[in-house]
Amino acid sequence: MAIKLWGRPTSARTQKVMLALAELNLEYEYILASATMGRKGSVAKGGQPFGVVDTPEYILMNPTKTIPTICDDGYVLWESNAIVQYLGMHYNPHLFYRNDILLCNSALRWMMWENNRLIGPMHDIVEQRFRVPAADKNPQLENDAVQKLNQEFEVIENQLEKTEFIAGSSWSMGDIPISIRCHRFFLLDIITKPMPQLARYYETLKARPSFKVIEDETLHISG
Ligand SMILES: N[C@@H](CCC(=O)N[C@@H](CS)C(=O)NCC(=O)O)C(=O)O
Repeated sequence: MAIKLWGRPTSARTQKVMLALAELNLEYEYILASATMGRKGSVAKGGQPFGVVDTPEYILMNPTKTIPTICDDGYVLWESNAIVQYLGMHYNPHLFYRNDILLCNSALRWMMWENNRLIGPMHDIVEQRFRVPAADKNPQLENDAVQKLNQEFEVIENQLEKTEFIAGSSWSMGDIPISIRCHRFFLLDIITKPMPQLARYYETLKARPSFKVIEDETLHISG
């Protein structure tokens, strides 16, 4: 039975799962779902959400009413990083962490860090630039988020001076969330000082065939 993925194309967390599935060459059925965004853009701007997340059937699978969720042969999982980890462990541990518990945990550490440190400021920037109606914009909030994000990306820059990929000398599942943040960071054009290691890393990520699924800039910087 094919894997089912509930999500929306502009959700970075859904994109993590899509990247993981692409890396693993797994086919899946994609079901559009969301409460805040849909075909016509952000609900804040009067767009229609895809829905589904507030149905009893969905809430039974994912009580948080968020996306993404997967169902793999009856096994239901939500929480994007847990899904990425599950897919790697189940389908190709060698690709996702060289079957090495040290690399696995190094990668997990970066996945948790991305969740804790990058998502907040990046979300604020995307919301302010593309989703909040003009009358509700808060330029100070956006500026603060840009400064904060640059500080966080310096942590990545420093790491990439030491290792080729985020968690070590080879690509790992840790690079999945960072790929999306890195792509958005460059697309948003908010880098305040040169980050040569990050630029080198970004080129390497873009060269991976899986990157095609997140390449389109309208998936990242749109209303
Ligand atoms: N920690 C959860 C957060 C899930 C989450 O907040 N997802 C966002 C999209 S990125 C969401 O569902 N937002 C409401 C919506 O789009 O309807 C995860 O990583 O999966």
